[in-house]
Amino acid sequence: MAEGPQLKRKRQEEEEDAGSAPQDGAGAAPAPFPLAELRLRKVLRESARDKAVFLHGEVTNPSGEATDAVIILEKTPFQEEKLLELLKKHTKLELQMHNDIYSTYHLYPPPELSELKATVVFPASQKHLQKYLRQEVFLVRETWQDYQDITLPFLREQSLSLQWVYNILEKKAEAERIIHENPDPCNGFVLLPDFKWNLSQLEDLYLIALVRRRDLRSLRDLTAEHLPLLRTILTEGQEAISRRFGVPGCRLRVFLHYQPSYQHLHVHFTALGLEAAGSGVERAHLLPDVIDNLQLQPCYYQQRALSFPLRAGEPLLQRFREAGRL
Ligand code: M7G
Repeated sequence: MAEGPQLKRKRQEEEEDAGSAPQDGAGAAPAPFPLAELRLRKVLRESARDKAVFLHGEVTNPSGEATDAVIILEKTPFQEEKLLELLKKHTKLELQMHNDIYSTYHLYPPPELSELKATVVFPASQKHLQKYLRQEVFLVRETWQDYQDITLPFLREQSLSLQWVYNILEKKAEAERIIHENPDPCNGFVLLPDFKWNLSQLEDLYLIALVRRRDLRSLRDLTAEHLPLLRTILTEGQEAISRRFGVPGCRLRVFLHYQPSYQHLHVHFTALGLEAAGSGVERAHLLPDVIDNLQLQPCYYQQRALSFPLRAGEPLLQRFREAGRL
C-alpha cells in the first residue's frame, strides 16, 4: 500500500531529526497538489515589497487525516515581450483617482497574463513551518570553537532532509532543467535553476550549483584543498550562464550562504540587480572572496569567527543562549 502523507511526513521528520536522508528517489511525477482543498491554518509571513505571501495550510485525506503544507504565492516580474499584450488585452480598467495630470487605475489583465508563482512544500515538517515563519532575527557570532561545540553537534542531530539534492545529482528529479554539469566526482557539480526562479525573465535569474561530493556541508568545511572545486564552479558556472542566458559574469552575484538551510555544499548564482532574501552581508559570502581567503590562508574558515542570523524560534538559537554565547 502507498505510504500516506502523514506517515511520509513523520518518516521525513524522523530522518531529518536523525540527520539522514530518506532512501527512496523521486520516481514518477506526482499528481498536482490539491490547492483547492487546502485549509488555511495561518499566514506565516507576507511581504508587500516582494509581493509574496507564505501560508501554512492543511490537506485532509479521505480518512480524515490532516497533513501540513507550506504554500508560497508570489507575483512574478513583468516580461517585456508580454507588455504590449497586457496593455491591449486587459479586461477592465477602473479609475481609482484623478487629480490634475495624475490618475491611478485598477487594471485587470486576462488570466493568461496574471500568473502567480506557487511553491508547495508538502508534506511540510515543523522545520519548514519554522523556516518560513516571520520572527525576530538575532545575529550570532560563531567562533570555530562554537562551531565544534554548538553548531556541528546540532546539525548532526537535526537538519533539513537533503533528498531533493540527491534526486538532482542522481537525475531522479529536475534532470531536464540542468543547465550545465561537470561529472568529476571530486571537483564536479550540477548547475540548474533554483526553484525561486521561473525562468521567464532575467531580472530575477537565480541558479544553484550543487557539488557532486557529499562530504561538504558548508563554508566551515572548506580549505585550500577545495580551491580547484570552487574555481571550477565559478568559471564553468559563469560560462554556462553567459552561454545559455546571455548574462556575463560581471552581472552576477555568486555566493554561498552561511548558515545554509541545506547542509550540502552549494553556490547561489543570482542576477546582480536582484535583491534576493539571503543576499545581505549577514548571510552571503561572495565566492571569489572565499577563493581569495583560502588562497591567502588555507584554513581560513576553521580559524575565523562567522556571523549569521537565526530566527527567534530556532532551536540552534536556544543552544547558543544556553551556552551563554548570546
Ligand atoms: P540555502 O542557502 O541552503 O538556504 O539554499 P535558503 O533556502 O535559506 O536560501 C538552498 C537553495 O536551494 C535555495 O535558494 C532554495 O530556493 C533552493 N532549493 C530548495 N529546494 C528544496 C529546491 C528544489 O527542490 N529544487 C531546486 N531547483 N532548488 C531548490
